[in-house]
Amino acid sequence: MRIRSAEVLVASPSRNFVTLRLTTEDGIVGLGDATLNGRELAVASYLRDHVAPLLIGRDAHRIEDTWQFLYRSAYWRRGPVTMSAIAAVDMALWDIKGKLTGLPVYQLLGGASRTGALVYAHASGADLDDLADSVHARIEEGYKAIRLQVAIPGMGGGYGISSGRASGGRYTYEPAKRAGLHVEEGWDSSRYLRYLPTMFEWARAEFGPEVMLLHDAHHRLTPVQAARLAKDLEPYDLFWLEDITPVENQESLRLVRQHSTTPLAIGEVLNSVWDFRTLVQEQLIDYVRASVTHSGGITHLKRIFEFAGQYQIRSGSHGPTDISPVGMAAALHLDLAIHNFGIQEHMAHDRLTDEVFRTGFSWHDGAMHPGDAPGLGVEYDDDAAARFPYEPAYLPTARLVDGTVHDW
Ligand code: CS2
Ligand code: MG
Repeated sequence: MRIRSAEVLVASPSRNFVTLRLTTEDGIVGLGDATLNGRELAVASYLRDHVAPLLIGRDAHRIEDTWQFLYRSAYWRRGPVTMSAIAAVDMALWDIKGKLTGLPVYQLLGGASRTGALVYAHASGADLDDLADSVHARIEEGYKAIRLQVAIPGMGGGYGISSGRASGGRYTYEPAKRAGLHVEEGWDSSRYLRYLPTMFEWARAEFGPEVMLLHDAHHRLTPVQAARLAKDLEPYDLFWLEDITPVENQESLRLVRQHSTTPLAIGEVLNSVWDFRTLVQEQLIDYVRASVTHSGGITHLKRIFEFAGQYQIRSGSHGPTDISPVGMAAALHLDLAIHNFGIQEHMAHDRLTDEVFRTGFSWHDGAMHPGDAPGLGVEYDDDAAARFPYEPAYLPTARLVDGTVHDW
């Protein structure tokens, strides 16, 4: 079953997506997500200029061999651009294999280990009242786990909060901004450290003990600040605290572990099993945040999760809107199949995105299922995509009060 064509599709239905479409000689189509937020065209070029010519004529059945070929023959290893490009090819090949065998991808991965993947949603607010509205909306939608972000009083800017109502009619948080290429936001760690425990104390009083609560610190704290926050949040029983320090310095998590039992999640900016060695072998985290789109696809993310599973660390796949519905489907198939599943992030895509990508996702009791269509179960509408050409968009920059660039 030879690959006949490899097309790179770039569209911007509310936000940019890069999609790889492989077609076999028999006309079987496979889709893969290659979206790298703010650097989309780098992956599009990597695929179009360097990978597509190598794929034509290859046997679409050989998923592992193709993965190893793309990874090792490039000589240059790892990194988000390379690993997102390989991820797209990998997802598309699993999609094709599912269609060829008539099975949903999770069946090919060993079958379902659970009835659905527990997902968490985002709630955010400019203040606590606003946040309460957002949390109630998520609870009404059926979510059992919710990530809370709130604007920090006196800090200026809106780190982690939604800036308006998207085309789907709901408030969504979308960090990448189209207008003005570099949006800057203020950041003050002291105010944040003082306010966040207050916010969680309020949240537990307001929403009770059952709802699973999460929070993302986006790499902004020093090790000692991180340890203090994790300790201060202990009484509020978080499901996890995410990206509490910059991930480049993995040893800094040792200090946090010495002071707190708040569960930690890290890894959305990492992209290979080798990047997780210290975090996993020293059991410095509780959840792996890698995404199927940026970590070499289903084949490689499965490897990362299985490595973590040897150390009682569970999965927590990254799933913001910059993971396309194709990437989300791939993540859900893997979530169903692996043993050490923890939770799946689900930041719902808006109506325009849904016009381009058609999915068969279903919901039950706070959990999602990718559906039982053969392959990944996502279709791409070229006519709808043609209405949404690429638009440059960048993530914001955070600056400290004195103007110093900080981690975003
Ligand atoms: C965030 C992301 O979902 C998350 O946990 O950290 O929204 C992140 O900001 C974006 O994926 C960046 O592209
Ligand atoms: Mg995050």
